[in-house]
Amino acid sequence: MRLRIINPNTTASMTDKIGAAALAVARPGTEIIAVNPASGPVSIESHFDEAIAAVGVCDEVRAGEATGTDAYVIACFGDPGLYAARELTRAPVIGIAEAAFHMASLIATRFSVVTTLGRTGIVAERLLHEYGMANRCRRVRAAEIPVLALERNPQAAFELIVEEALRARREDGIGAIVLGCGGMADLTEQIAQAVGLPVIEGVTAAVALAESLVTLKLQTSKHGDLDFPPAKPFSGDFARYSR
Ligand code: 5HY
Repeated sequence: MRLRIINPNTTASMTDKIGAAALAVARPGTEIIAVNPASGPVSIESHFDEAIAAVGVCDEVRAGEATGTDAYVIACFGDPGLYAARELTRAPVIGIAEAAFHMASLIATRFSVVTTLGRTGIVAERLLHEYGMANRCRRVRAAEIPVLALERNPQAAFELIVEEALRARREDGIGAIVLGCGGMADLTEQIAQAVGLPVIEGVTAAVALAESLVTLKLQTSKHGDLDFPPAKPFSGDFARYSR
């Protein structure tokens, strides 16, 4: 099977890291195509960044449909463009936040999330409610690091994430930690060792779920809201979407 892993920001080094993490857990025979849009924000740290990144996600799904893809992963913890992407394909589309929440809920009664910036925490909280997982998450915490600190100063970023995860272990009455950024994909084992709790990371969780859905021949339903978008003319910069 062929999985297209979409890093919705445009930082190629983060896309490479996400691709390597996906490949490390993929089954033999699973082809991993890790991509990022040509246009968009270098990191996603606001609602505006997410809105623009969602268009890039849709463009990468359209590209994947042209080359043949069995499932898609949206490798940003805001799951930007998830429902729009599901409309564009029959293949399963998995957001890393949704995947991580579900995997965490299978191994712990309660978990906490450790994300990058406090201001993006509210996005994770909104998704927890949207996915019906709010009662399983004790707190969405932030290491207060910009997303690209994970690229530019990984050791310092790692230490701040561990500090916050240890606080969660002490204070939140939880059994597991969910990492709240695709750019943390390479830190899972180190953080689990440092914190002494199971740590769930979204990219690897999403790859495992995507492979299971493809094996079960389960596809995105085209009955109802996730049916293909109605054909219509688009104008200006978006004329390429006209059908
Ligand atoms: C992510 N931003 O996973 C989110 C993390 C965040 O560029 N990749 C990003 O802080 O919301």
